[in-house]
Amino acid sequence: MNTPHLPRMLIGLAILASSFAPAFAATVVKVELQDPSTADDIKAMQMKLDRDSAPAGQVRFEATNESKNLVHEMILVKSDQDPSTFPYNAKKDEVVEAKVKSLGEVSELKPGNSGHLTVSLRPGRYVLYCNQAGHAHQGMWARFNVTAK
Ligand SMILES: [Cu+2]
Repeated sequence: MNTPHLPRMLIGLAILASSFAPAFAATVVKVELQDPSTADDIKAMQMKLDRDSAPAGQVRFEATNESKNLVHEMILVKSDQDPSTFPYNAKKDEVVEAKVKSLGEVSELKPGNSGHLTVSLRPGRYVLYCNQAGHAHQGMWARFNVTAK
C-alpha cells in the first residue's frame, strides 16, 4: 500500500460522508403531552410542539408525557381538519381510529414516559392528537405542516 496517499483518501471520504449526512437526518420535533397536573399555569389538556412544521422527508416525533397522573398518547394523521370533526364514538368518548387513517403513533404513555415515532412525510397538512377518552375533544391535539424542500 502506498501510505502517503492514505491521509488524503481519508479526508476525501470524510467530505463525502458529511455531504451525504443531511439527506438522511430526520427533523426532530419535541412533543410535550400536558394537562393541569403538569404545572399550575396549565388550565387544559394540550399538546405542545417545539416546531409546527418541517421540510418533507424524515420526521422524528419525540413525545413525552408530562402529566403527573394521566395516560396520554400521540397519533399522527394526514388532515387539515380539527379532530372534533373526525368520526366519533360518543359512548367511548373517542375518535373511531378505524375510520381515520393513522400514519403511526406513540401509544399510551404512562406519566413521565417518553416514546418516539419516525416517519417519512410528504408536503401537506397533518394533525397530531391524543385519543384517550375525551382528550381530543378537550383540545389535546396540534396541527403540523410539512413543506416542500
Ligand atoms: Cu391525552
